[in-house]
Amino acid sequence: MGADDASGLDELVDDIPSRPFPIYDEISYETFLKDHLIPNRPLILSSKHTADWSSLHRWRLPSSPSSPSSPSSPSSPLYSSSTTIIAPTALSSSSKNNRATTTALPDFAALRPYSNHLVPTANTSRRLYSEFERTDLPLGEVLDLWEIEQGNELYIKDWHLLDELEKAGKGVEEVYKVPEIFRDDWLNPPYTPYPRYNVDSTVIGNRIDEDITFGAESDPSSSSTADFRFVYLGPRGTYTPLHRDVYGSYSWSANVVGRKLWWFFPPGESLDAVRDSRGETVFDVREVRGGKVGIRVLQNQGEIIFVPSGWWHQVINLDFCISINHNFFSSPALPHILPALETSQRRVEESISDVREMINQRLGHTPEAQREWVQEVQALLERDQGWNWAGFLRIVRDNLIFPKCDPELRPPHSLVVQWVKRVIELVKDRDEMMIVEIKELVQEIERLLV
Ligand SMILES: O=C(O)CCC(=O)C(=O)O
Repeated sequence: MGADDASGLDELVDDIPSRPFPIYDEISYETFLKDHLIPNRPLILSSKHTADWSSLHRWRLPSSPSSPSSPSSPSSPLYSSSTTIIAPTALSSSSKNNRATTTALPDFAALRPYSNHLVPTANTSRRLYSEFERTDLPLGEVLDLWEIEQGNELYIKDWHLLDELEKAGKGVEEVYKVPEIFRDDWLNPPYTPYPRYNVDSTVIGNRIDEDITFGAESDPSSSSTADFRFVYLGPRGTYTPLHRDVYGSYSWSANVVGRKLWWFFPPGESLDAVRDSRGETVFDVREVRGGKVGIRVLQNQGEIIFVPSGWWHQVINLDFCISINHNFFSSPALPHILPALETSQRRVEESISDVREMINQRLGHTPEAQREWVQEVQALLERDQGWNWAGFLRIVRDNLIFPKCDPELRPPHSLVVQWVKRVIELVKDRDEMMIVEIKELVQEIERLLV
């Protein structure tokens, strides 16, 4: 099923039950922690939370559907169902309630300054194993296609725009503002709206107007160079297949332009409804009962969805959508991260079980053989998954030393200590403790906890 099957979307949208997750105009960190992070439950932040984002104003066409500057006819399948477009939306009398929502057209001209960015572009009509075929293309080339109403199967995913802006010495304020409840983010660089300058190692995120070199390396609170802050852009019908987020992380996703339909499957609950005959989860939930499965949620323009750890989900763009999302985690996710890392490691171990035999043949069943095997697995885990036990422990250590936000936007210290201690207890029972770096990281973290 691909973007060309978007015709069934209206029907799917029409009978979505009312939204099952709490929708907040305002929420304190305390409520977020108690009602969502700890019980691992989703939420929706209303469009109030994005109302002052610059991208919201710059990336939406302010004009009406009849505007000559519209990149294409508003009724084009590229953009939306026949009824949508531009606030306030004019609806045909046959439209059902869920179609009656306000969406805007994307302003491609506002994205042209980023035309030379190489953006990962998925072809949603070409499946490749558990993903789509992807190519890195200059953004400008994809915009060119969309402007002439071609490429409606192309979905730009995981565009690191925010990282690119920072590397260019700019601030992310030209795009967005991370909602306060998501600032305790152990995975990404600390949120600062302004350029991150390399003045001295203690100054982060202050606006400084002199010409000073930019550099994340000297940022004491950035524990890795990884960046999990993305922009997604795609026409109506483009989609992300059924998956769980990387590392057992959380994610949040904000619709700057357009609406999305989400399917959610909570962890621990049976995914049987969306398994194929071999017992594997299906690629696209619409293969099953026309997609009338799981918890379906309509995300309106401007809203932000919080996806808890380990929740399976699929997402389809109901209009031309531009969204911004972060994968992230913080201390309440630690109980979920550990099993995710263990599962990844088991997969790596299975894939190189022949290497273990070779090591044992060479060294016998000795401690040296065991150490070599453990090191081999950790190296492959890092190459394959982007992190391993040492990488994970470095993140824990660095976030204990340099928290990413003010104390009122993080769990109480006593709870953090409790979650981290549990991690350390489990790591201490593992064979990876024979790696010197891991043992030292564990000792360092233990010293930080007292
Ligand atoms: O918007 C999409 O296509 C996918 C978003 C997603 O899966 C996420 O934010 O976790």
